Amino acid sequence: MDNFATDIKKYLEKIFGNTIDEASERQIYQALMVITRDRLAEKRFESNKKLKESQQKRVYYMSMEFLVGKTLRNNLYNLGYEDEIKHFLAKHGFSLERIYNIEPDPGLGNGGLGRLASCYMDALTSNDYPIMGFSILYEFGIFKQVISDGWQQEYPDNWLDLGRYGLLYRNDEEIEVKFYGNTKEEWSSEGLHIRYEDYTAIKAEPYDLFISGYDSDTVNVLRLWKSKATGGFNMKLFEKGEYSKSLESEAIAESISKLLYPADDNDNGKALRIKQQYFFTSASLQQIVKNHYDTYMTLDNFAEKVVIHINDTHPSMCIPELMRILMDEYEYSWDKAWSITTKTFAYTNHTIMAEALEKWSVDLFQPILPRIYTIIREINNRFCKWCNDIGAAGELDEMSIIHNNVIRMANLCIVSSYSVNGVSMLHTEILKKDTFKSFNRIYPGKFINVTNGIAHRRWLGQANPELTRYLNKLLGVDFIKDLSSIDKLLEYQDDKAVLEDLENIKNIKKLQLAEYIKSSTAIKVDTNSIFDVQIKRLHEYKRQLLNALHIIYLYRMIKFNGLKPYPRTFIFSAKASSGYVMAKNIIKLICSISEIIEADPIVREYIKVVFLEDYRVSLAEKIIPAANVSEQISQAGKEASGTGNMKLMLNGAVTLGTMDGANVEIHNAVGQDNIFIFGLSSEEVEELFKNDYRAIDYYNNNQDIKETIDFMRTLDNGHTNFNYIADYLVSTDPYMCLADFESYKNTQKIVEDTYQDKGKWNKMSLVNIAKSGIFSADRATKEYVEKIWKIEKIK
Ligand code: 26Y
Repeated sequence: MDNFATDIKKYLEKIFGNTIDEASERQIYQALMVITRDRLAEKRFESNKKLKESQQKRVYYMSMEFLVGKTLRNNLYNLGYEDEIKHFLAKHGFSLERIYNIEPDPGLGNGGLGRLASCYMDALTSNDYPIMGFSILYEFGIFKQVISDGWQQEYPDNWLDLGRYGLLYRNDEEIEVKFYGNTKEEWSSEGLHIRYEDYTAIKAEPYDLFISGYDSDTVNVLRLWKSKATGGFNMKLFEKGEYSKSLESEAIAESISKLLYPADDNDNGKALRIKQQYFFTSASLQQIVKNHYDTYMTLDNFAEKVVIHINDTHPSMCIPELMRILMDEYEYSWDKAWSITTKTFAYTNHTIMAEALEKWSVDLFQPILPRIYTIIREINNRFCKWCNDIGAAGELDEMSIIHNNVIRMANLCIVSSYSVNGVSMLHTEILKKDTFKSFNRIYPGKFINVTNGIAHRRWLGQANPELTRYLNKLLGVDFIKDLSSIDKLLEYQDDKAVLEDLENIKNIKKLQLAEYIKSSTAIKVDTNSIFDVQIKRLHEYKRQLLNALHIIYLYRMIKFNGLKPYPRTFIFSAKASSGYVMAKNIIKLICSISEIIEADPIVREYIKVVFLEDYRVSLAEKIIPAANVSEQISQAGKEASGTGNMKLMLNGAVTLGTMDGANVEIHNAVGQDNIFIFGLSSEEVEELFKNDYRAIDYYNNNQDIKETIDFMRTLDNGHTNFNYIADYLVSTDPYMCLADFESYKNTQKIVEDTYQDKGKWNKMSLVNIAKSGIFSADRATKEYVEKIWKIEKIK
């Protein structure tokens, strides 16, 4: 640590010509980022040496998204430097907290899937497993959301401006990726040879982000590829003064890694997305194969030493790319290449929503990736033939990879991977019984479940140091090392003093959040009110609208019917994907309700609505520790797992939810008495849908629904009205908000009554914390290790 202080001083002198006492916060920030990165690089060298010597099997985790979150605090925390640096900086008049705030959130993901990838990298590294992540160095991450007059506006997220100090540019390991052109088949005495001509080559530049582990010797790497033109600009054109033309090829090449697709709902088949996918999968696969070959001088043992995990279908072009490399570059036969490939890949599915399952039209795909296309076509031909042989030809409409001139990437993944997993018990059951029923029949045992987990070191240890310190002292166990030991807290479920302490800590976190709310929205909230939280991407299936409808119901009852509920603050935060009109309208609705309530001196005494803009990892870290109620109210059968539900539970919020995704496992863990479950089950949803759900009947037959929706139509400020949403609710809403409304409303009343019994509520909260052990990413990744990857720790 002495060294660390010296390093900071030296860096400031060398780079800025300053002493520490003359330095700015910005300079201190840069120094800390660079020194931490270099420390991790040194540590990485040691752990990599052991890894090379052991020649053990490794996992490569492919994901279009890693929602990394801020890195500096996580790294200092993991390295155990945090307290000392805090004191050292304080001596010179700096606050480490303020320095942390300078770092932008690397928002290289949309939501759950991306954050899961980062939680897993953290957990695997803490547990000394050899894993390397691969993704894209998006110049612009997920957009910054600004709410203006209640409407979402999107601004570019220029995170690299300050975020780049954590990255290490590895220009020694650049790789070329090829697009377009033609392939020619050439037969010789040695067999078929493929010649690829007239292609466009693009350079992939690797940037490494080091991933630290808690109390571990291991440092892993997340490699992010940046696209570049190969030749620099065309000097001939440049000399002729045609500067813009000469820069064109460079601009096209660089557009590939320019920005993250800000959608997690709809695959609208864009050429740029195909290019992004192939760009990063090809660069990664070339790198992996090269490393392997350099080590073993053969690829025959590739599948014994390498697992490639594909995080949803987005990186699925890894599969034909490995086939291409094996056949075209290393002269393997189809059969041998296929045998290696099908032992190498494992695939996680994160969605059953048809519109999010990726498909590419052949007409778009083939010209961009001619060779990859012929390989996919051949995989499909052989698969279809095999289905014929085993008597499954009748199910090819569902299973073929290419169907009606469309490539179905999930089918490619299932056919080519040795393991397919869902992310919660219910989700996996739906995959097996419904979405991929025929596949499950022809590949018995291939489908398995691994329920998601979260990095509790970030979501409890760092986000809630007050609770962590308290539990540490109380329990005397190292639950940060091993979250399962947190169940010792159960011993205190009837201990009044402990329950009160927990309530006090919750109140401290509520106070901190209330200050943030005031500074960002100017709304003053009462910390004695129930903090009721729904934070996640904005989606119809997640049903923020059901929550909003209930708030409108309460508003009416308070204003016109003399209802005096226990005070509650409804907190929302959510980004809508840019082209998703309904989602943006729902944000506007929530913001309008917030405004209407603020303007009403009677209603605002009881309920408040706060919409916090720009939901992101660091904002989640502020909201989650302060929550009393965790709203997990998706239509049953639609949320694959959810992970916010786990983070909230870990911090003592009580779930109000449907029997969906991992809510089912939370329910099983805490028991009926410590969760508020409402609404239709996934089977009932299916049934009702089949029997022609008629929303209008709920409107006609339920007085509260009728009055609430009629009232919603009157929320008109001259510019905006909500008839559009009201019409949708009573007619086409496939997520059936109205079918669950009565049950939701009644359960909300139970939540309110229970909260007023402080002893009971605090005990529920305690049980939730105590039972959260199984939702640790340590447990989840251990299951991946044992059930799927079969790898060992680095020794
Ligand atoms: C095809 C493209 C538009 C697309 C891009 C991103 C499709 C989907 C996604 C992201 C999906 C996602 O985030 N899924 C979530 O994964 C979490 C981790 O498993 C789950 O907890 C959550 O229920 C699921 O919605």
